[in-house]
Amino acid sequence: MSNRFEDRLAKLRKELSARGLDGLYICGEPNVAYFTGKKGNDCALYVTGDEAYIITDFRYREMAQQFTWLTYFEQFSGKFLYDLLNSRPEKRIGIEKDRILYSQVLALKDKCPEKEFVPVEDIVLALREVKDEFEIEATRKACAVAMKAFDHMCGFLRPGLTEREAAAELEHFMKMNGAEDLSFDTILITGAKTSLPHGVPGDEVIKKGDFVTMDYGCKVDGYCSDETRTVAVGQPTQEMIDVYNIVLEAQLNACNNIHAGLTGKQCDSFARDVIEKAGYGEYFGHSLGHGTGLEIHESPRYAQTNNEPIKAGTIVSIEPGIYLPGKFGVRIEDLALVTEKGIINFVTAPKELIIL
Ligand SMILES: [Mn+2]
Repeated sequence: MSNRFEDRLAKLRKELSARGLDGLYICGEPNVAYFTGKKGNDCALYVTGDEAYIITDFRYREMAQQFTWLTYFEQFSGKFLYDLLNSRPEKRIGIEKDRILYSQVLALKDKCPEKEFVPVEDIVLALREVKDEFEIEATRKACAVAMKAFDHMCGFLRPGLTEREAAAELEHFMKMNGAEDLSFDTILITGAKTSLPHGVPGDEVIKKGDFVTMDYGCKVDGYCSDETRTVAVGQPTQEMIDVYNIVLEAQLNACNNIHAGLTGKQCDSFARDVIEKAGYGEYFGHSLGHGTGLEIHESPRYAQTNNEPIKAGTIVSIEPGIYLPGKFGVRIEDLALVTEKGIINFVTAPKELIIL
């Protein structure tokens, strides 16, 4: 019986032989985690046609020795990565050009002069695009924690709180309710700052009549959630309500029409067309969505630049927004599994404008 990590190693080996590579050195932390199920700090892998080593040091010995599908290689206790590579017969060894440090490339070339190091695109990231049952469930659980936190924040947000206080409450709540980590730095912004798509929470105070935008997520079993809601604290202006409802219409149109087989560009257009028709096209300056997984930004992308068909089994965010500089902004984001028939939305928190 092979476990899911052995299945992944088998898939990787097919990719390596298709590229004429004898081995792959994997140092990207989430790429290592994909083959261990644990955070991969200071761990690397070396995968060949018949072996798969985990290369780490004493601090991680006990953990790494439990990965029975990997051969443990302890660095620094008189042995180094170079010794391992030099003891092996492989000649053409792939290195992850988007992950490896330039200094390490120089060192490898210096210490292993017999080897050919081939910079390759992120092969493991590509394998990670389509999710298995475990990954789908982990993402669903992370979204459930985040939605519980949204409910909590609807009762907590009030005039007089600073953005940073509100963000701290949100993060604390998620950790106390099953989150093992944050997916990314929490965005919790208010008032005119909501026009910054990735604004950073600061000392600004929530005032009556403000929008508050919360874009945040947590990790469960290693997998990220990603959700954005914009709520009003006190009665908003008519312009705020109108813009909110345009973003909502765009978001719902995308949710209702996206399915596997459409291109990333077609998916993006479901939302963009609505916003352009309403006259706000120039204020929606980012793409509609991105894949998530072990990392917050993965493939595929819902973007005008993506002409590839979206695969079934991918998990992608759906997050249109309108940002009016100096005034306010609105974004609404769900995270959904893509199937042949449509999406399965993991974020079922209310989307109609909430006025607290
Ligand atoms: Mn997102």
